Amino acid sequence: TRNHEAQVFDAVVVGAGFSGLYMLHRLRELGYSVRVYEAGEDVGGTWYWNRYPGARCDIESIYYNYTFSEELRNEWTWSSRYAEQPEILRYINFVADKLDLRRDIQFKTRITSATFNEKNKNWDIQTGEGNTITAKYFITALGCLSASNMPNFKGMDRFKGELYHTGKWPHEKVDFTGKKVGIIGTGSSGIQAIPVIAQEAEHLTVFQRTPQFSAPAENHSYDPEFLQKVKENYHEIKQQMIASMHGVPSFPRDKSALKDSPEERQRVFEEAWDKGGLFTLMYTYNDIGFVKEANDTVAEFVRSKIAQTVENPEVAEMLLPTYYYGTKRPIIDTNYFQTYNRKNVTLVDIKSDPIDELTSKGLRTKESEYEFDALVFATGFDAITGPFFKMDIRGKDGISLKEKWAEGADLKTYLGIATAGFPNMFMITGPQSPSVLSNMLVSIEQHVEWIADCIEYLRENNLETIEAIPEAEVAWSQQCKIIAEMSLATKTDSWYMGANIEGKPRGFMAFLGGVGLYRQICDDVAAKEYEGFSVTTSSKIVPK
Ligand code: NA7
Repeated sequence: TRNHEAQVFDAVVVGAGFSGLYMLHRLRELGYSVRVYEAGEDVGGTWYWNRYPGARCDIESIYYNYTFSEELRNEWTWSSRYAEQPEILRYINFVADKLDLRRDIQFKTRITSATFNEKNKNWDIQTGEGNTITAKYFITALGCLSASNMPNFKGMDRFKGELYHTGKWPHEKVDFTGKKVGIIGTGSSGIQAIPVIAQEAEHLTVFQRTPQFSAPAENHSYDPEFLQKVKENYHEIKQQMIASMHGVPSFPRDKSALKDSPEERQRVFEEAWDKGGLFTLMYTYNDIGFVKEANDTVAEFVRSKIAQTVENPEVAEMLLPTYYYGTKRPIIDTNYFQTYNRKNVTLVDIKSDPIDELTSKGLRTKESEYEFDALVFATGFDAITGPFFKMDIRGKDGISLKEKWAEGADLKTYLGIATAGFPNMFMITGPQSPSVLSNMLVSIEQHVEWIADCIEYLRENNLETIEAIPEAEVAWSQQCKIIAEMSLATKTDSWYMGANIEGKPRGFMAFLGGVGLYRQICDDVAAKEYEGFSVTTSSKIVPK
């Protein structure tokens, strides 16, 4: 009885990025009817929207792809160590075509609400056009960084020039040639965009609130022999990735930074600096993320590199970060600090001279006025929970997810996959999972496979609903909090802490114990017949 015409599905998945696509494939292979809803016009998620100049992934290409299919792996070849956005989007399209995914995806459709219907134990899901769909399982594949953060400066609608947000970049090429451009924000997106825009624009003014640690990406094209070796050893590499901290096949060195002499430390840091890579500096010693004095050593090293690179000492001083290294997501760049040596680039510190308002021609800070042809907001995202709040999700007794999570009380999930009061709802890379700290692809595959296995378990045992037990989610949330508080991560204002959004409750929103440990915990829960969840038995025969 479940068919497309009646708009009744076994599962509705929201989002057609890496996670939604694999969820669709996995469930469809198992014989379920699935419909994916996607606001964009095509597949890609993050890589569909983030088309700003210089956009690339900060995880090495050979690890940032699906691993579940040998065929996909063998038919795709990455050009370089850090692929650019168009190449990643081409890869996603290649997968969508290869697995014939588009026939079960409805594009240009936003899900506005999802309500658990207690009578028939289904989810009633509403689209922006007012259509209602019914599904047994409601699965969110929203991404963690998909709700863009647009600051609410006075006069936002006054500016007459071109206005962009890095996370919602137009599909047509934006040409900055001969233009005066302003960019607000120096996170990963800003740091990737700034060197590229600076080459094109007549003048670029960077508005920086917090100076950042960034290390050279050392991007390069892949050598075919190296790629061949990777293909041959993929099984081993994958085993290392899934057992690791962050989903890449490397591990922190088992030594304290304080046990080496300053000279030896310098040598170790220099070597890591030359290698490039997102976690390379972080992994030089095992206590950088936890011990202030250890962290100071690497922070000082990066500061010295910035000071050596930037020629104007006043500008260099403004660029020196003061927070704990690695407590915001590490950044890797191509010629970021060098860009400040260009004559056409100006840096403005908006911590000391804050932006007051936008004007018709540009913006005004407390002390100065600036005129631009184009303004770029590289101001990031309402991370992790933000995408959920764009929908009205209601569980049992009409309880709203937004109210459950957003209004002061601690965020509560079980394993970052489920939340009490919302039966048969699964979150791929949800809050309190390690995903945002990791290579997303490793986390996505693990979640999708775990969720599919759980749905299979329900079918095999003729179960109607599964729901996290409140005590289990309290324990999980506590565990997340305790681990986070052991690290330095909670001591910095970051989007992991919800600190970049005004009025957002503060608290570390991810599991910091690493993807390897997390996988073991999730597998253990499944092996114990979904310990921490409650189930109800179905009176109906569940259709295959
Ligand atoms: P991020 O990392 O959140 O960076 C946003 C930047 O914008 C950061 O420098 C912020 O300063 C700045 N910002 C945010 N709001 C404002 C306002 N209101 N005024 C001035 N400056 C502001 O986002 P990205 O898109 O760069 O990167 C997100 C993730 O994508 C990244 O971590 C990778 O995982 C991939 P702040 O530091 O908050 O003071």
